[in-house]
Amino acid sequence: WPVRTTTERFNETDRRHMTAALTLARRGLGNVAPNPAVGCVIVREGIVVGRGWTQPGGRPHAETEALARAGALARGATAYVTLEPCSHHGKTGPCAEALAKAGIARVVAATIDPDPRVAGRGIALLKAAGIVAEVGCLEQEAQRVNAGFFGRLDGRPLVTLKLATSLDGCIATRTGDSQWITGEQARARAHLMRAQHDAIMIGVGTAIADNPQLTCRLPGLAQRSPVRVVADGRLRLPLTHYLVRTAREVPTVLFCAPGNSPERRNAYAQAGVEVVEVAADACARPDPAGMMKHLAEKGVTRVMVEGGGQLAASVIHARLVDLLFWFRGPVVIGEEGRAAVAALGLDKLARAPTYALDAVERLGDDLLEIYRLSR
Ligand code: AOF
Ligand code: ZN
Repeated sequence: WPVRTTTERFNETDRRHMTAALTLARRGLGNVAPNPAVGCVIVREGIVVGRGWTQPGGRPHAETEALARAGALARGATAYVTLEPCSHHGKTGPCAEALAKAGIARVVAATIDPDPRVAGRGIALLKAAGIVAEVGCLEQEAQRVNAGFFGRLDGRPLVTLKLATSLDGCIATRTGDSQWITGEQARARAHLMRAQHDAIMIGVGTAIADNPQLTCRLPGLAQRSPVRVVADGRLRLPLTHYLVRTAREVPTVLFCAPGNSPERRNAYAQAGVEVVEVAADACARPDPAGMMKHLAEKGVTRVMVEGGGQLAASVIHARLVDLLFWFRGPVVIGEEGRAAVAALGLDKLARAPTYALDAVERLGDDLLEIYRLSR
């Protein structure tokens, strides 16, 4: 990084305003890819005069939104931004230039923008305009908010695995009955997660059995449904299933193994489904890293994987799961139930994928445990 600072330079007031900016930034998650979700708070003499966040599709940027609210009050004010203001010319001019033009006196940025078009140039531009520009306030939190954007620049989106199980880790009884292991609040929380991701992925077994819609069905958030992705090595998903039939309304992508017939692939294409061939294992299961790489190239920054057990095992085994959202309902199913995670082929506990507990939420009678990959 071209700029190095420590959080000690920032006082309680700085951290409070940056916390607010980060809250605004999160509003864009799942709705701004391939851009980062940025928040901006403009403060003049202790009073918030403008707030903004990255708009749907990634433009306008957070700073121009906040500046528009602040108007003339931006003169002499401090702007708190969760990411270094941009310095490149997109559909509009650079945000760093807009901040300077508005007469902003000080800019506090949480972290540098790793986009090679920016990467420190935004801060340099501000300083050249005589603005006090500081970086590093709540940096770790800001990097977590935009982990998907940061990762995509390295060719991999942020991967969140969501599982909903019984107390003993089952996703269904032996007959496949799974409605409902967790309650209404937990299910609503899972729908909210969908809105905060750019793509949602399931395995073909689950797609066939459940015939899901994989849309976000929360009041006011229906238009935030992510791209739907199915790992379907042998192209077994019936053309009559929802995901195929509604592919023109909400995009659907099928990842398949090499060697499927052109006729079969064409039948999906006719329905508006994108079929992508990636490398696969001996059982024709698409390589999870290959799928994630392709999604990153498409501009996807945040992927939510929803099972079933086989796909969960594949992404866990490939060490691709950055965040694990484990919903747990107060019911016991027993050994003959279906495990949330299929075979991992482990003999030694020392080799088991390990996660660090980040947070626990109580949702009615259910629990949500949030884990982070511990590296
Ligand atoms: C900001 N504020 O709110 C966002 C920024 O395609 P463009 O022209 O919109 O540029 C996208 C790049 O802009 C993106 O890669 C990142 O570097 C920056 N995003 N910057 O100052 C914002 N979303
Ligand atoms: Zn910008």
